[in-house]
Amino acid sequence: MSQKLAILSVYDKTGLLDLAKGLEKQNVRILASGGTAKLIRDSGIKVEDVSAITNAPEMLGGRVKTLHPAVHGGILARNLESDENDLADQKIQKVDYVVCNLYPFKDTIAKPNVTVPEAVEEIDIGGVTLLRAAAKNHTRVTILSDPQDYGHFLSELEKGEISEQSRQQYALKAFTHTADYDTAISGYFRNQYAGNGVQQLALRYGANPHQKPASAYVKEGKLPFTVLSGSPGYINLLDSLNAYPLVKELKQSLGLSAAASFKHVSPAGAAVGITLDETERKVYMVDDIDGIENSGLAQAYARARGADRMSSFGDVIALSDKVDVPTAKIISREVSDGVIAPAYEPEALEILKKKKGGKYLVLQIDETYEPPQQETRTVYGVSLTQGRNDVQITPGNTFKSVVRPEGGAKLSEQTLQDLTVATIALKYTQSNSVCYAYKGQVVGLGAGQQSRIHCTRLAGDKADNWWMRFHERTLNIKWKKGVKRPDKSNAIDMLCSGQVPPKSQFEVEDYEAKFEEVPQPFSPEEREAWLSKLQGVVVSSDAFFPFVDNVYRAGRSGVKYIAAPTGSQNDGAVFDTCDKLGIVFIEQSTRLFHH
Ligand code: 93A
Repeated sequence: MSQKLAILSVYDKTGLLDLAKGLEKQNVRILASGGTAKLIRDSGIKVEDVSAITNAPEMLGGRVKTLHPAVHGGILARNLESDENDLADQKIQKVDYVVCNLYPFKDTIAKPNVTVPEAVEEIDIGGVTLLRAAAKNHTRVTILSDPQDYGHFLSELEKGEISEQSRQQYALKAFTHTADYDTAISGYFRNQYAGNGVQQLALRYGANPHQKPASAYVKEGKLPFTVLSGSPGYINLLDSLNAYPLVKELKQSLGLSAAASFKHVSPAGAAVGITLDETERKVYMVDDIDGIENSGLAQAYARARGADRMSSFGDVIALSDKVDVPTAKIISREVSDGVIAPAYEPEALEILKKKKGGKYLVLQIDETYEPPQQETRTVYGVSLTQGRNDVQITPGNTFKSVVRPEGGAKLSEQTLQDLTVATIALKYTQSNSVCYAYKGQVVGLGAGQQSRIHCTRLAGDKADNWWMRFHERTLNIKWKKGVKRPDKSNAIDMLCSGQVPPKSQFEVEDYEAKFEEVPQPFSPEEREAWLSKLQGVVVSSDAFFPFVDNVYRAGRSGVKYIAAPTGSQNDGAVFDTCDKLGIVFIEQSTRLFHH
């Protein structure tokens, strides 16, 4: 049997001498690149320079060491007659074992003030080629890229052959080593050359101020948004990039302008631009906005922001259309963190740019952008990848299957619209989630609860509070002069959610200081009477209802239509409960968990 041949070229020389000794013991011919050969030779082990087969010296200050057909022909050749003939013609010997690890690119760029030329010199070319070539031909060649594997390799070598399983595992390691290396290189140059805000964007910090460094980037092409004003934070981007597709899909499905108000990566409100009546304008605090009646977008945002004003405090807003002056005016006087939209009228942009002393975040999204089909994130160092949730929710297709009442029910256009709003909102809400909608807008949304009934209750309570804001007593509150909008919203929420009268004297004083005339708290009877006037609300759920309690709770808030996936052992009981309460149950067959 002809003598086996190994090529050794390692930056990290850990375990090298033991490996070389082991190879020598098994009568393997050892070739090595400059530094690797020197170390082996100095310790008295027999080694030849790579130039023994290339007949070419290392050159360009080490940039070309192993890049040669005598090396790569020897590695890549298969046990085929044609390959054997090619090697014989060129007098090239087959290589059996390759041992290689790469220049420390990552460590170099981690050093402070490293220059581009310094980083460039650490880009390994020949080593990557050795790794790839040997890994590609792993059916015949063994590639060792991790010193940890030397011991196991030698123990197999002593017995004769390197097993197929080991060659496969070593090849996988080598491919991973080069992929990781290339990711580090492209990441470094993205930072250097892509320009801040083009392909990547440096962020002040991550979810919390101590989570640094932080950035947003795309691997190919440009970021789909540009920053027109302010500087986005990590959570601003999480909100924006969840909120915008929500409004884009609402617009596509319903053909109406759409808006969403996001906080902590779930909507506080979302709506389409249905005309506001006088009472709604008052409840949503937009009765003094000029031109609102002619702007579908402004009315959509008034509804989205108006659903749950407490939760929308400091929101990130997404808008489906070019932002006009009435919409910008509504935004300008609310406490908000930022807005994302496909375009801005110049005057609207000027209004927004002045907000927060010029620090208000204004993002322009490319509305033609299509995200890749596959999405990946890492959690605790583990990468998770999945196909994008690209299911389309449309009034025509999603709500066809009426399960109860038996024999079906005709759903009005408004009902279908509301079901669409609620269901698209859930698609972008942290699960579990349940959404109540009415007149083209979210009126109560329960997000991120571990128990579904807690979502249904939370969303139902929010819907009730929203409706209590339409009560004459709330509408006619006499405010003290100078009370700010957020303070009004907080006081209204106290009144409408039955938190008054407060318990402690301090809280009473605080609460009452807002009013010229303190409104009477709602008695349970008054509340009950007013809530019973709310009819025709729809509910959508991101997964099936495991128990009938959800149906009972929904029924208490004027719900007439429920759309949810089925598949629970309790489906039958859920349907029967709907029948008893006169609720229409529509099977919405796609589960919509979102995290
Ligand atoms: O500059 S290189 O990309 N050119 C080459 O042809 C080459 N061949 C192996 N660097 C090259 N290597 C790398 O040299 C190996 O990946 C290894 O990290 C290092 C070992 O060099 P030395 O044996 O001189 O210490």
